[in-house]
Order: sequence, then C-alpha cells, then structure tokens
Amino acid sequence: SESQHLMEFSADTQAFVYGMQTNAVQRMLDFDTLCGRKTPSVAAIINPTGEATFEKFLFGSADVLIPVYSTLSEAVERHGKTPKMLVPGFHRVEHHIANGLKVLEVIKTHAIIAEGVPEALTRRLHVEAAKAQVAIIGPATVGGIMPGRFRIGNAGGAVENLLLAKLYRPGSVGYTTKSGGMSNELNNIVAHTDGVREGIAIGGDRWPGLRFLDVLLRFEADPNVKMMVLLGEVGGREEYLVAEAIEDGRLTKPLVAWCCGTAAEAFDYEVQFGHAGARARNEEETAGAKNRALAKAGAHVPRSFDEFGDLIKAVHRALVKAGVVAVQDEPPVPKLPGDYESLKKKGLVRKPANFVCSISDDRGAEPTYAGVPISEIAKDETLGVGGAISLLWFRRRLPPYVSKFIELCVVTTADHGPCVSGAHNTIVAARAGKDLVSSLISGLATIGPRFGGALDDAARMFSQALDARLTPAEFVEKCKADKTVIMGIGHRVKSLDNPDARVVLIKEYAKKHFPSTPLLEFALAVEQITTKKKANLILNVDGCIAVCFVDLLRGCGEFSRSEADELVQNGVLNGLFVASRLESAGQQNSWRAVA
Ligand code: Q5B
Repeated sequence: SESQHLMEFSADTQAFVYGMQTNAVQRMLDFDTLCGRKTPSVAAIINPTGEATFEKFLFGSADVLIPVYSTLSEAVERHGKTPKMLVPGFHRVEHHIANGLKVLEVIKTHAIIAEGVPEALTRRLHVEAAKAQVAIIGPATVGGIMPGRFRIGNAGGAVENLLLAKLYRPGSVGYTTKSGGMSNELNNIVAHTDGVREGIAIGGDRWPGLRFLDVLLRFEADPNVKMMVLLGEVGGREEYLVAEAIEDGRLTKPLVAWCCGTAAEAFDYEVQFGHAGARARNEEETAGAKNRALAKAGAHVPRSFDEFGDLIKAVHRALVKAGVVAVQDEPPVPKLPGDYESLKKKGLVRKPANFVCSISDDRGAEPTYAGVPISEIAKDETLGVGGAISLLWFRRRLPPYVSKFIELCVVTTADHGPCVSGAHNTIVAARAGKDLVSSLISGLATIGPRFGGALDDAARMFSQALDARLTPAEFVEKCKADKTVIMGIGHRVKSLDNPDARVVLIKEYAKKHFPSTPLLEFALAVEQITTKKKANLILNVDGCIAVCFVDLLRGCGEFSRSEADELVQNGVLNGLFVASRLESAGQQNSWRAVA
C-alpha cells in the first residue's frame, strides 16, 4: 500500500510546485489565509525553463515573495529539511522517472495533476515510486484538501466554494473519489455533516498511484476521521479491494459508498465516461456490480445517487447520537480580501484613476487618438503624420491643408547638418558609441531660445504685439527698450544674402492655403526693420513656423479664439524641433550601424 508513504498534512506542511502554475499557487495561498496558516503552503516554485528568481504573491493582504528555482535539487537543498510534497505538471513525469526520483526522496508525496499521462509511463512511475518509498496522488487528479491545514493545487474550487463547504476548518469525515468535479460534489454534500477531515481525489486514470483502499486505510488509522465516504465510478476493480478490506476487518469505520455510472448498464455496448478509467470492460466492472459488492461487504450504499447525501447525513447523525462524533462550535467565517480586478468586474469596488488622458486611449482593443481608432487614421490618406499630430496635439481632426502644413514643418526641420548645436550633440554622442536614446537626449538638451526652442515664445511675442495693435516699428522699439531680443528673429548663418529655403517654403504655403495670414504679415514687416540693422536679423525658421501656426489656429475655423490663445500660451510648437532631433538621432545611429 502506498498509504504508508503518504505524508501527514499539518498546518506547517509545504509544497514545491513544479512549473510556473501561478494561479494554482495563489489559490493555495488563499486557502492558507482562510485556514489562518502562519506560513505559506508553497515553499518554492521549480521552473526548469527559467532562471532562479522570486515571484510575488498575496498572502492575505500582504505581499510575499516565493522563491523560484530552475532545478528541483536546488530547491531541495535550500528548503528540503522538512518533508515536502510536489505538484508537478505532466511533462515533468518523464523527468521524475529519468531521475529515478533520487533527489525526491525527501519529498514524500507527489500530486500529479496533469491529464493524459500514458498508462505505460504511469506504471513505470509506480515502480520508481515504490523503490523510492514515496506516494503518488494521480495522475489526472485535482489533488486533495485537508481543511484547516493544506490544499493541493486547486482542490476545493473557488473561494466561494471553500467558504460554502466550510473547508477552512476540519470536520470528521474522510472522503475519497476520482476527480475534481466529484470532489466538489462531495465537499458540498459533506458540508451538511460536521465537515470534511480530509478529501483525496485519486484521479480519473485507469492506473492511479494512490488507490481508494490506500486512502481509506489512511482514514482508518486516523483517529480524527470518524466516518468515510467513497464516491467511485464504473470501470476498474478498486471498489472490490475496499469490499474485501471491510470483510476481512481492515476497514471498520462506517463507510458510505456509491459508484456512479449505473446508467451504463442500460446500454448494450460499453460506455466510456469522461475519465480514462471510467469504462466497464466486463460485468464485474459495472457500477451496479460494484455497488452490490460494497453493500454486501457492509458499506452503506444508497439506492441511487439521489439518496447518497441523505445517507451520509443519516450515518453521521447516528455517530453524533452515539457520541462518536463531538460536533464543535462553528468558528467565525474567515474573510479573504477580494482581488481588485475581480471586484471591479463585479462592480463592487472603484478607485479614481491615477490620471485620465483625454487625448489618447489604449485601454481598448486598439488605441484611439482623440477618439479616432488608429486603424481609421492609417486608412485615411488625408490624415498621415500631420493628421495624427493634429489629433494628438490639437485633439481634433483638422482640414487636410492643416495636416499638410504640419507635415511641411516636420519635413523642413527634420534634420540639420552637423553645424547646429542639437544635431552636433546628437552626432557626437552617436559617434562616441552611444545608443539612439542617449544620442537623442544629448541633442534634445540643446533645444532652447537660441536653438529650436524659440517657437512658443515667438508665437506669444508677435501675437501679443499684434493684439495690442502695436506697429512693427513700435514693437521693435519696445523690445529694444525692454532689452529683449525678439524671439523668431535672427539667425547665425542665414541672412538676406543667404535666405533660408525652409522659411521660403513655409511662407509660400501659408500664403497660398491659409484663409488669412495677418501675423505672418506683421512678422515680415518686423523683419523689414530688423534686417536694416543687420542682414542676419531675418524672420528665422522658428519665427516663421510660429507666426504661421498662430494664423492657422486663429483662422482655420476649427478653434474658438480663446482655444487658439490657450494653445499658444500652453506652448506646443517647440515640439516640432523635438521631433526633428529624433530624426537626427535615428539617422546618425543607423549610419553608424551600417558603417
Ligand atoms: N539681435 C539667433 O544671434 C541669435 C536679435 C537682435 C533683436 C533679435 C539671435 C537670437 C532670438 C532667438 C531665436 C532661434 C542667437 C534661432 C533656430 C533654428 C535654427 C537652428 C540653428 C535652424 C543669433 C547681434 C546684435 C545685437 C543683438 C541684436 C540679435 N538677435 N535684436 N531681436 N532677435 N534670436 N532663436 O547672430 O546692438 O549689436 O548689441 O537670440 O529666434 O533655432 O541653426 O542653430 O536653422 O534650424 O549671434 O536656426 O538672433 O547675434 O546675439 O551677437 O546679436 O543683434 O541685440 O545687437 P547672433 P548676437 P547689438 S533660429
């Protein structure tokens, strides 16, 4: 019998979980919380395909780090002083056999949850387990549940079930069955007694490791178990071994038993039920024959499954009456803190967002820019990069000529030769072997009033002057009196003699497509004055883009005047040079990669 090797489960018992079965681990820890365990029932996770690390879980409402090892021997070395149980997945079964379970001798019990383990492999595993003197629950098992002490994997189901079936505290009934579904059925039925002391599902395969008789003999030896329940099924001969044990006196405690699948006898061919082992190969293996044998041996067998629960209750009641079972006072129902996500789904909890973005939204299946899905933006040829920027920066779809203008600004300022400070820094960083992001940061840091960072201030200065109805000459004089340089005027290289082609392009586009260009006209009049002083005090590319943008915002009919002024005050236009630096950094880094 393997029952002699099956470990005792206490509120200190711990498991190693094989494979990153994080949901199962969290459920084991939740059960621990309900039982009031002081230590998590999972000592470590073995993840053979990963590196040693820690994985974060919740133990009650506290965070705990469960160590993850890539080999079982490492875990055994670090945590194996007290016996552990192991919950491996199927593909590890072969691994166990290959290792001859050598390293596993300190692990007294293995619960093989996985289904579909080939029968030949299972049988070889039994041979190895017998040699190593360890017990195997499964394969194809949900494991088992020891209320108040330990839960194997997902046994017992969801938290609601654990609470309904009072599995957080021990009772006096020991049950054994095949699968998770049958276990849940029993958890609910046995909840109408003083509860489950221990429940073990041996698994639905034809060759289970631990067998019904093994489990029942364990219950027979456990003074805390006062009555036993067996829920078997059609197929196999396990129940006959139980009947023999009742007859020869090895099992003496009251046993309520039922084999499911009596309906199979109504068919004139063999019926295969859901579990691999659930098929009668001869008359002896039918549910009816096994129920009759159990009843004959002295087990309490109902007439049908419908009466199973009532019979369990009746036997339990008799034991209470006889003083065999002393029903304990019901402890308070424990509470498990709810998980935020699941409570949110049920509408039971809410939390203000850290921040709300009214522009882009990536919570759904596809991101949206100002409410427009990116697939729509991609399909609409009138939008392009300029259209995407208009949605993100200005929160609305602007007319095609506006998108085109934004694109023109990006295109004309997209890159500089090596002379300007930003591009210079970017190139130096890239040539020094720095990556794209570092090179970009180096270039971005130079964007300021003297380079590429004059747009917003230029937009503000020129528009305030125009709005104050200053003449260009008064504006220049005022700046001089205030000892302020005019943002957007002046260039280190470009001048009347060496005009800036970018400025020409932008000016021409604005004059051709914009409904009106009053601020551009004003700025050009200012240029007439400043260039009289020095030929390089031209309306520069920053200034030209800035005044054109103000004309656009005020004149395109898509913004109220206050919205247009607010945008200028908030300052978005320097962002165009930020975009150019990215281009510069990308170019330099890709060039270096090719070189
Ligand atoms: N004076 C751009 O200065 C520069 C005056 C002025 C009235 C002015 C200068 C300036 C305003 C900020 C601005 C953007 C530093 C520049 C850009 C894009 C980029 C990038 C790139 C591209 C040039 C000599 C005399 C002095 C000054 C007077 C100068 N600027 N008066 N308003 N704005 N502009 N930044 O040539 O009497 O002799 O003492 O600060 O718009 O970023 O290429 O890097 O191509 O992509 O060194 O251009 O204009 O002249 O400072 O020696 O001044 O002119 O008061 O008078 P300069 P300074 P005084 S475009």
